[in-house]
Amino acid sequence: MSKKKLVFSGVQPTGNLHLGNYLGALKNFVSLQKEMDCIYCVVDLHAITVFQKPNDLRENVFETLASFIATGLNPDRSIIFNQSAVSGHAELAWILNCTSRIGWLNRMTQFKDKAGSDKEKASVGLYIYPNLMAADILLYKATHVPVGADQKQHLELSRDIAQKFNSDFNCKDFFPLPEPLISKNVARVMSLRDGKKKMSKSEESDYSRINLKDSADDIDKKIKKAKSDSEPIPDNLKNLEKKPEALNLINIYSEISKISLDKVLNEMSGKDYSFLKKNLTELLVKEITPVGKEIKKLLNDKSHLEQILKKGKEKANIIAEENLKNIREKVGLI
Ligand code: AQP
Repeated sequence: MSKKKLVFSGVQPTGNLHLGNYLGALKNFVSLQKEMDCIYCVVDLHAITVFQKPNDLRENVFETLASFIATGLNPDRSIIFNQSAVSGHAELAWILNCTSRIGWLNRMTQFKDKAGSDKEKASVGLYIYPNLMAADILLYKATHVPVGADQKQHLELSRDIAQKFNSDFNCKDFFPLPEPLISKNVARVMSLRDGKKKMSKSEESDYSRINLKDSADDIDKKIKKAKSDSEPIPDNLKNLEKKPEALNLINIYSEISKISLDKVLNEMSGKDYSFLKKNLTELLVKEITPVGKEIKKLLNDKSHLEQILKKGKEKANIIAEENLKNIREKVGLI
């Protein structure tokens, strides 16, 4: 087995990227590209597991790509492309559909959340989404996958699928078992309106999230309106944990300021949340608005973005085809 470390991760082009994607995934993507070979993918085939208007989907692929680049991903260092451009993802997903077990998929909590109460009406794609995610990772024999905590279960499934494939086809270590890389404090950035739900692109209220393209004014309004607590900031984590919305704001503050949670509580205990919100707004405006400006600038030059996707697709396809050749052989496909 090749011992070389290789990172793979993807983001769905389902709308504006938000602070959860930024802190939970993108920032990690950027720091990893300094240490390892990385492949970052705009996962459009995942997006269509829930109906997308074709024009919106096309726009969102560019939007997601622009967010990658604006955050600091470098297409000369990392392979950056859109998933549907490399057909090996779909081919391997089919093979892995035959390795994965129905009982394993039945345990996936994201399907239960996304399908809602009427599961019969959910697409088959949404149900087998984790098998496609396994294919995305294993197609490149990636060893490390930076994700938010919401994807941990899917990643564990990818490991189970890899292990079963290696055992079924008697090829120990053929697929490496991919390791999740999950940021600690911000593994799950929560909605600004409900501290028990994760911040999400598809949440109806725009006040539930900070978008990367929000203006300073938007950020100010959203943080002012964010749910917190009527009591002053406590001096210990145990008390803070009882108030999920307040904990979320302090977690975000701690992550962006790079001051530990304990130290933030030490400095702010006894103060009102309006004090925290003012400081948090300043930090967010400084961190997020330059990214938003860069996204808008990049979106004005679509041909440049198309070039990045084309170059990325060519590089990804070389690795994918080489690995697929061996996979087909293992399975017995001629
Ligand atoms: N709230 C979050 N906190 C931390 N990490 C998050 N991620 C998403 N939301 C949070 C991480 O961002 C990466 C890309 O996610 P995605 O867009 O592909 O899919 P998602 O997790 O389904 O994100 P959304 O915003 O909730 O999209 P919709 O609403 O379209 O389903 C992943 O690594 C994810 O963990």
